[in-house]
Amino acid sequence: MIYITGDTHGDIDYKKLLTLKNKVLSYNDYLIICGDAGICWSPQSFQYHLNLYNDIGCTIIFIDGNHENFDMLNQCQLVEHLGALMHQIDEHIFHVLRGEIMTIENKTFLCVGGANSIDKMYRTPYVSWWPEEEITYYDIDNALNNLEKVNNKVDYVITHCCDTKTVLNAFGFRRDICTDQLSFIDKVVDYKHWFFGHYHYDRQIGDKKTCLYQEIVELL
Ligand SMILES: [Mn+2]
Repeated sequence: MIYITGDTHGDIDYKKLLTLKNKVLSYNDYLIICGDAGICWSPQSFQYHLNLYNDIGCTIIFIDGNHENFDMLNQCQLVEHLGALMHQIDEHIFHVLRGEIMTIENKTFLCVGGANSIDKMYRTPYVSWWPEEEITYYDIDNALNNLEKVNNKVDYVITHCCDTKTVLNAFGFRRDICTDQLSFIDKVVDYKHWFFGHYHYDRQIGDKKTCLYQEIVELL
């Protein structure tokens, strides 16, 4: 099975995942976290987080949000897994790089992490905020190159923030460089559904986009 959820922030929003433990899970089951997994946040809490997330009993794949320790992520081994470049965080825990397309159970997922922190002026660089949170042109280029190989068609899109049109119309929040960067998706990508996190709401937007927070979606 494939499950998708929103931000988990280490142990802060972990409790929702306990419902998965009651289902029969194996490492052939996948939980996709749409950013802010927070597993790699500080070296002090890392092992504690690994124990928590390993305890769920399935393979965990997350994209990066804006609350991740990018120094820790970037120290992890780069591997090719499920057809995509990922950091291997632990035996069954992976971080997908931006613009990569992974394939699970014959379903394809375009993954683009990253988002802007609205409170970054109150945060300490390289302790509680990393400039790498911002989506770059390199990330979009990587996405476009990988999309070309699949004729711009994927089953699902997984991002942390969403595109500018959605952030303005569905939430009334401010646009920023990251939402602008994601605006190429609706122009060029043929997808069935787009899941994202970041805004801490569970909200359906039209019939093709879902913002996830506490909800866990089971892909059928
Ligand atoms: Mn968050």
